[in-house]
Amino acid sequence: MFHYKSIAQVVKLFVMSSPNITYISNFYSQEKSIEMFTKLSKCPFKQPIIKVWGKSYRHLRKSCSYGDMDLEYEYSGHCELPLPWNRNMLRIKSDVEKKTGFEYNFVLLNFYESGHAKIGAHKDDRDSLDQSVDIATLSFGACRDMIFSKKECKSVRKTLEAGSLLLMQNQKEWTHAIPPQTCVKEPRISLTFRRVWSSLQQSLDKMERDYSIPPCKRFRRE
Ligand SMILES: O=C(O)CCC(=O)C(=O)O
Repeated sequence: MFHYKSIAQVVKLFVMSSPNITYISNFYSQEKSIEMFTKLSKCPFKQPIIKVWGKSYRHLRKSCSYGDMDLEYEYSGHCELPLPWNRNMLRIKSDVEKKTGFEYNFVLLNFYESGHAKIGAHKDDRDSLDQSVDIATLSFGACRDMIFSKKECKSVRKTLEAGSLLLMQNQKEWTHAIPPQTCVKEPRISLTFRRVWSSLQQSLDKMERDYSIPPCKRFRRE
């Protein structure tokens, strides 16, 4: 006989052993996503120098970002200063916000020239990110796989198709990666929408930590 307690434990175990993701294929039609890929490929992509385990290197993936003024986003020793929103990017942001119900203030674009370009396993768990807001990833161009991993859990592989939207909730435990797929010859562009705390909010948080100031009333949005 099942007890409520054991059912609750099974549900909890299942939730813990799978990443919190929602995948929406055809968020944009195939026709629209081809048109969007062409437009997005004209964005000013650059190859940032990043630091992993103290070593600096350039990788094959190129990136650029758009966002609100006064924001900066730091990852792997690289500080990303966003360009101001343009009309196209605001239109896409609004489509994503209507679907998710969240407000975003930053988007990171990644350009993968071919299946040789990749992104290693990492967590989007920086203090500068508002963890209560889902990270929303749009994909255009070639299909690529994303792998979610967590210690002692079976990895989950998800193929991200052109025109799809992937939502990731609270990514503190699972890592994600776009592994190399050398059979893929076509390029892919991803847009990852996030909510980033402003530099002012980050400085206040740091001050609180450094001087052990008791948490004061935050300026964060509800
Ligand atoms: O290109 C993607 O879909 C993933 C990008 C990513 O993981 C990131 O920018 O942190």
